[in-house]
This record gives sequence, structure tokens and C-alpha cells, in this order.
Amino acid sequence: MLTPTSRKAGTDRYEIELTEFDQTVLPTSMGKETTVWGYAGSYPGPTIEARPDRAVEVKWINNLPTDHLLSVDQQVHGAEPPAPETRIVTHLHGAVTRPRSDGNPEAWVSPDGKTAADSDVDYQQVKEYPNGQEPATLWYHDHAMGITRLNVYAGLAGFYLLRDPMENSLPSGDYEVPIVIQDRSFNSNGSLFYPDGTDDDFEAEFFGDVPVVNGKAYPYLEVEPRTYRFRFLNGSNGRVFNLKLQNETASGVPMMNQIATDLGFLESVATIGADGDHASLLLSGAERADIVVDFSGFEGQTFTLTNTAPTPYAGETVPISESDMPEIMQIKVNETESEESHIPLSRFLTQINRRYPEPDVTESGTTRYMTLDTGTLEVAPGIEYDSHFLNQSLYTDEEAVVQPTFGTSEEWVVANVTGDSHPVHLHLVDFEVIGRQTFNAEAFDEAREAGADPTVPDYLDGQVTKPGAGEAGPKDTVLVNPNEAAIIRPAFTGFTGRYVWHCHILEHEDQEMMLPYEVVPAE
Ligand SMILES: [Cu+2]
Repeated sequence: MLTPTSRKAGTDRYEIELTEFDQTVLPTSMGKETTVWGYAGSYPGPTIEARPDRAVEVKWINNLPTDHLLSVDQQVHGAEPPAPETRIVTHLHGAVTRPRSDGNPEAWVSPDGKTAADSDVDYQQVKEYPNGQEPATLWYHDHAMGITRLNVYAGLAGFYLLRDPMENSLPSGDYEVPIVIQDRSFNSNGSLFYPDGTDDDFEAEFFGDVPVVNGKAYPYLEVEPRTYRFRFLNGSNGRVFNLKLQNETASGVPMMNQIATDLGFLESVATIGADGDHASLLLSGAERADIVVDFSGFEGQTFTLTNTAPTPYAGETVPISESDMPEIMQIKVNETESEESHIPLSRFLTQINRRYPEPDVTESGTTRYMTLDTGTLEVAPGIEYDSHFLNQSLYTDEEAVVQPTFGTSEEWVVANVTGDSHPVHLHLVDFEVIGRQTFNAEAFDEAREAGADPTVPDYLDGQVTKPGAGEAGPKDTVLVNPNEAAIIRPAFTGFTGRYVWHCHILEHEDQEMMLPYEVVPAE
């Protein structure tokens, strides 16, 4: 946890330096250090603690080397010369901020202070986070145009916990553990491996072969036989996780009790495990799940957090024997007796939800049909790369910028016309997942290729499937599987101005799977 540089007048101020350093990521027994990028000398960055309605200001200081740690593909939009190799802009994922503090991908800065010549949103070094929102597990990570996948992979991510004092009645202190799960690959000397980007195509999406949790490869966590609160975050570039506890020493596993989603608390506990609401915890890139687990009665036993999501993920899981990353981490329960008392979870949820009622928004009546697409992009005369898009548009297409009205909610139907699942993230807002509907992507795409100008609703089929219990809370990221449309209801409150929405597979985002949108004032 990070201590503010100063606290005054209702604001906690921090100065956080981004630097390159060596850290022991691989098991100590291997004796190899890994060069990473981090915040305040740490990968992942230090956890920032904040409370609702008390502002935080962070001066993000780019002291990284001018040469990137990883190979920059200059064919990617935003990374073309003369853009400096090393550029950063920090986005606080899930935060309600003004555009200039949002971490707009164009509002980057280089170590020597260069900024984009013609950015939609001006660069601002000190970012202001008003925290005027429901408590939630936020996280900060880099978002610089065209190199987000490289900057985050190099290590630029950390937790930001927006916490109400009422949460002290949950397991806290040593018994509350933020857990960011990432996948990484390593060269034999211990350095990070990422494809070098000199191929004659974009890096479609990258999956590492080593599970890294909170900056440690193949980790284990020792716990006492009591209740813990785990704040899970999938911080991978492209990997989806489907998580479950498995008992290595005896039979039986504790239930995982989910109390919050990306951006706030559930109305009631979602149970995950055998006979639970969900058999496993599906977590795509950038999604968070706040989970309470009771290890009492499991003294001396060892659990493995297993993963059965294949790569790439397309809506189906595999048997554990076929998983390419079957084990994420181990949890060893020791024999330490300790006192504990915490409020029943259902009572806590009732109380906290009463304290943070849903904000008032008017339904605008606007429904927007969005598509997740693949296609080709001409990177040089006569040279086409395979790429990913939203609404078959480029980031720079001004006509693709939708303009929701401040203070209203809209219905977005996000239809997947590709063969992979995509976690779709909107900046600024939270949304309700209304449900998912079958979408005939192949017929839609054929009609589109034939120039028939098809509309999404004509290819939606059957009932809307409601979200599962673990998804029935405030969200900022939603996974959309192939042959499916996700229906979400974003509420455009907080601030007006320009933000972005994008796929959170970072390689896709760096291609063209990101568009600006603009919240406009009510007439
Ligand atoms: Cu994607």
C-alpha cells in the first residue's frame, strides 16, 4: 500500500514514478531476475487506497528509458514514426473522471516530455480522481496508443481500492488479498519474452505460458483456517481464466462467495463451486470479482486454483487435462488459530447497497447496435495486415464516434462477428448486463460482404439469456462470445466529453478495436 505524498483539503496527493528495474518474478530457486517496468519501483504497482468522495491526485512521472523494453511494431496505429518508442498514459480502469484525467490513449507523454501533436484530449501530468462513485476494485494500467499491450506486459498495472469504512466488517488487513492474475513468457535468461513485432502481420493476440500472480510466477499463498477476502483481477493481455479451487490433500473445497463485480457490490451473494450459482469463476481481461472464502476446517490442506479456459477463448471450456495453463496458484492452509468475527455477507450487502443507491438516470430510448469485427488493414501501399475492429471502423473515423447524452442511459447491443470472445470495456461508465442473445454471425457477415447492408436485429434469435448471479452487479467490462450479442445498459453520468470504448484483449485494442465516444451535454 502506498502512502500519500501529502494529505490536505480533502485530497490525497501522490507522486508516482514509472521506471525500469530488475525484480525476482521467476521462482527464487532459478536464480534469475527479470527486467520489468513498474510504478514506484514495483511490479505490479503499489496498491492505492481511496475512499468515496475523498479525492486523489496522482502525478505520474515517466522516468522510463527512451528505448522500449520490448520491440515496438511501428505498423500499429499510434506507434508510427516520429512517435517516441516509450510513451505512457495512466488510465484508472473503472474510475469516473474528467476526460483529461481518464488516460485517453492519445494523451501520452514520453520520458523527455514530448506529447502528441494533435490529440483529442490534452495531456495532463497530474490526474484527478474525485472518487464520487460506489466503492469497488479499480486498477490502474497504461493505455498509450499503439503500445498498451507492451506497456502493460512490461509491468505497468496496479490496484486502486475504493473502499467504504463499512467494509472493515469484512475480512481485512492481512485477510484481504488483491490477486492480479497474468500470463507471461520468459527467455532462458529470465527476461520477459514477447514476440518482436517484425513479422509481416500484427501480433493477433499473445498468451504467455507461465502463470504470474502479483508479480510472482507459480506462486503460493499461505492462509490461516479462517475467512479471507480475495479481490481477483484478470490483468492478462489476452487470456481468459475459468477458475476453480481443487483440493490436493483431501476431499472438499470451500465455496467461493462472490460479493462484488467490476464496479460495485452485488445485491446478493453469488456462490461459486459445486452446487453453487456457478461451477467456476469466469474472468476475462480486466474483469474483477470480489470473493470471500472460509478456510476454517481445512487446516493443513492444500488447494490449487485451476484454470480450464483454452486459448484463444471462444465461449467453451476444456477438461483440465487439456488446459494449456491448468494451475494458477496454490493456497496452503496452516494450523494457526486466530480470532475472527465478521458480519454475515448477506447483511453486509443489504447495508452497503442501501448506502449507495443506484444513481438517477433517464432512459434515453436509444438502442445502438455495435459489431465486433475482423478484417484487413492497409499498413502500407499494397500491404494488408489482419486486424480487429469495432463497427468496421478506424479509431480516426469521426463518423464512428457515438454521442450519448449526459444523464441518460442507452441500450448497447454488442454483436460478435468474429470467431473469438472479446471483453468489451467502456471508459467512464458502469453498465448493467441485460443479457445475451444468439446472433447469426455467419449469415450477417455474408449479407454484409454481399453489400446488402444488414442490420443486427434481423440476425438476433430467440430469448435473451439473463446474466448469471455473479454478473448481476455494476460492470465496466463484458465478455461477448462468438455467435452472441451482449445487451448492456450504460449510464452516461459523471462528466461530459471524450472517452473510449474498446476490446480489452490488449493486442486487439492496439490494432483497431477501439473507438472514441463523446458524452454530450443535455440540450
Ligand atoms: Cu478483442
